[in-house]
Amino acid sequence: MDDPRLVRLSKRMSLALRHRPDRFGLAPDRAGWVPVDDVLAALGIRRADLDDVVAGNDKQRFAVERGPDGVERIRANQGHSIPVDLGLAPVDPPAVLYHGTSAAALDSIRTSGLHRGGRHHVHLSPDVETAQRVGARRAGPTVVLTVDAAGMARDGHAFYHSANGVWLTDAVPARYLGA
Ligand code: HQG
Repeated sequence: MDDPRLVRLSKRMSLALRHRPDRFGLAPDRAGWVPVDDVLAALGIRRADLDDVVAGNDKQRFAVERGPDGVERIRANQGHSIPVDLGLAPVDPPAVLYHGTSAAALDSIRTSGLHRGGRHHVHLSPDVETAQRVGARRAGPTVVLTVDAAGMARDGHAFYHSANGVWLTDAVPARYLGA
């Protein structure tokens, strides 16, 4: 999705659906869903634009579906800071997962592990390329850390897999981090 207009709209939709629905007068339900029509009205956008963002989004950030009441609804697939229950079931992770981050954060991460910050979970990538892209959002040099997900799972840490392929866990203690 290279069209700058759609990128801007995707960012506004992320803000409205993940972080500050109150700013747009929106009230997501417990699972983060909002009627599509409410989002169109709140953001002052056309349905075709919303559909373009949902379909064209490189990360499949948003899901649209018809709710049990027959009303079409939308939510972000992950990345919320507002409290939502995405209803994800714990699943076995692959043996190794990856985390791309700023080299400047490395000392702190090696000492205290990965924390979820403002989000609900630590976000982990299934491959190095994806982790590099996540890290590249940061200024300056970046690094990709490996996470011994199999070891964590064995030790009782739960993993979740979001609808758009991001691996989520509560925290990654430093001892599970590799180079
Ligand atoms: C860092 C994007 C110092 C962590 C991406 C990261 C992803 C620490 C930052 C999704 C630390 C949090 C999430 C510690 C963690 N000391 N720094 N102990 N523990 N950090 O944005 O993983 O565009 O909340 O390394 O594609 O960068 O939103 O997490 O750099 O999937 O859809 O603290 O965001 O997706 O930053 O990215 P973030 P993230 P969307």
